[in-house]
Amino acid sequence: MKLYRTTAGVLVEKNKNYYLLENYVWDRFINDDNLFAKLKGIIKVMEPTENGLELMKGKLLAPIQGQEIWASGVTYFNSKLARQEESEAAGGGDFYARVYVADRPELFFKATAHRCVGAGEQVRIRKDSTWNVPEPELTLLITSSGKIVGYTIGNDMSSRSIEGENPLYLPQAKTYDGCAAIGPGIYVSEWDLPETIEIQLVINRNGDTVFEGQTNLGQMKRKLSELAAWLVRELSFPNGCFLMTGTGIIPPKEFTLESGDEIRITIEPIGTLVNVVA
Ligand code: DO4
Ligand code: MG
Repeated sequence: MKLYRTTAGVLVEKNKNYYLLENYVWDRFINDDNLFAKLKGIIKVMEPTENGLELMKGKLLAPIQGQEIWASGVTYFNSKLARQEESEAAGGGDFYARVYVADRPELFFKATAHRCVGAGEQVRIRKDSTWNVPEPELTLLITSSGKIVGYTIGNDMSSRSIEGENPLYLPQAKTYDGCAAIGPGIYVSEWDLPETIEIQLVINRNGDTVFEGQTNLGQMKRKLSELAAWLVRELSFPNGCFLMTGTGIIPPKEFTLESGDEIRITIEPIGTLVNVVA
């Protein structure tokens, strides 16, 4: 089942049928350890809505309101290599190698709804950054009790020039206006996601594909439940939270994003998140 936040209410998609739930508060609705069972129960007694596709096209919002977005780093071998390379001159390479094998993962604060956009909206690159990339990441919806109840697609927009200059600049490389995208909706399942799940990234510029890459969850060093458990150790989230789980797709060194680039991230069965760089 998939869950979308729209200006008309919460939209549930099941087997290509859409169900519109009005008068629910998003924050309370999604922060529920029994989200799957609740959705199943609600739509069982409802008739599908006729205009589901219209609502999806015209009234879709980012699936976030009062949640914080956190992010994981160096969870894929490719990411470790790329950070070591970009920070070599600054002497930061060793930190990335160590965090890759350490018990404690790298977790950092990414954004609130204010700095995040949804599907079809524009992400930003910093004006003071010369090397910018999207990071396509499976993103977890975690409840206040620390349970993973859903999955969405995240883009952890990043400045490689700023992080590469000094790893202590990480908050500036990662958090700024328009630095994150999540959506289009939340995939809610009874089962854990299998390791075969693929993450694909396509970047288009003036109608041409300038980068294409893919990975799968099996390439991730850590378990999703492990990342969630570390995040909630000493942090409370009254409305639940989102956790980006790290990137395994790194464009080559010569690549940097430009204004107008279209970023397409696909993770089936969640969907495709499309954003253009402002
Ligand atoms: O260490 C910096 C951030 C790494 C990151 O965002 C990732 O691996 O996805
Ligand atoms: Mg990342």
